[in-house]
Amino acid sequence: MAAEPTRADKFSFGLWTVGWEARDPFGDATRAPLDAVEAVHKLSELGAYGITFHDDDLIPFGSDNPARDHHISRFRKALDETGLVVPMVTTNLFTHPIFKDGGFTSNDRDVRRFALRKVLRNVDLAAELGAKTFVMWGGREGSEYDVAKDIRAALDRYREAVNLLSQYVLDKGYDIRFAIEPKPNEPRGDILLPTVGHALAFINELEHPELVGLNPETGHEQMAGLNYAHGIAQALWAGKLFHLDLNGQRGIKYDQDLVFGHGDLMNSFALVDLLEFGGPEGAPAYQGPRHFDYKPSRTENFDGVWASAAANMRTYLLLKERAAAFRADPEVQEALAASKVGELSTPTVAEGETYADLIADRSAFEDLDVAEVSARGFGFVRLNQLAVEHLLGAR
Ligand code: GLT
Ligand code: MN
Ligand code: MN
Repeated sequence: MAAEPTRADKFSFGLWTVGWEARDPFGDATRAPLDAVEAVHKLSELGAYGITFHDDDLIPFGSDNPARDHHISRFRKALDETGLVVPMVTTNLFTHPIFKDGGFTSNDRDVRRFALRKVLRNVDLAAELGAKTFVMWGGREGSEYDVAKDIRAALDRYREAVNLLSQYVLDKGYDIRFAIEPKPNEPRGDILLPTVGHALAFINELEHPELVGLNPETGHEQMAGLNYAHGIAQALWAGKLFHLDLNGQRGIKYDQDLVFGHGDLMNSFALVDLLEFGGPEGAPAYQGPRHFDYKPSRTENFDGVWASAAANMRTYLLLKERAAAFRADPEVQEALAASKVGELSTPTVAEGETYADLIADRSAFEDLDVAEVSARGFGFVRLNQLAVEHLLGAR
């Protein structure tokens, strides 16, 4: 049985997750609002170490300064009482009607200037609370109508916004990095920076690319039909996995935000194996928060909310346990070797070998027994079946 979650597991939750009132485009809220202070206490009892929020989750949009200070101070008190930390803060540039055509990339310049001011203020709050990551999910940065948005100009404005924010953080001396969260669609018909790959390419065009990375969400990549574990691996490879949003999604449909593991369980297994054991010599490949961005289903009451929060952490720990058993199994090690999984880490040309040397090597081409090499099997199915059996607890 997997251990109970502890602070060392670095599990964190968005205030908007457990606090979701379960209002959807077709139906009213099925739950009452959740007080931020109660969320902090409950998550702490369940074994989480961190809580994250959008400015508007904590401080209702339009609050005056005394009200704002009041909301922040009671939240801080709850943090002090429980020891919960705020590893990440994010911004809401999508709920208020002013952002109906986006924040940083609205066609209306007044909206863009307002959005920047809102975010600058929220970056100050993030720094004040000790957050190291500032997530930007541009859910409204996009369009429904191709003729209504100049995409190249929109990307110019997006870059201008991120450059300005980066300069602000540098000038203020804040220990904060930005993490862009891709999503292909919903609420906009098409969202800018729709996948991990698009966002990585965008980051390369920035003035301070070192300050900007990714916050990939399981379901968002899967909504685009992509492999989340692959996306995470490429983000790690690029040194850009600054944060991540774990949840569950069942195929290409609306954003389900299910409990982690309640979507593609095999891919979740591969993901946890990568995060926990994919570093050098089996060390963790990622050190940051294991952040859950899920929505407790609309069918649940508050008992269901807390049960589902616990389920995210328990599933993660069970998968970690299963991945460890998979790796330790001698038959798996033998199958990995037979599949040449490790051989891919050997460079294709030897150290110091040039293309001329390669051309001169007859054994690589002219003398290669192409029929013999082609006839070799990789044994990937056997290896995957071993993974399935470990996942099912059958080994
Ligand atoms: C919103 C979205 C999430 C993002 C949040 C961060 S907001 O709930 O659905 O995927 O991570 O802004
Ligand atoms: Mn998310
Ligand atoms: Mn989502």
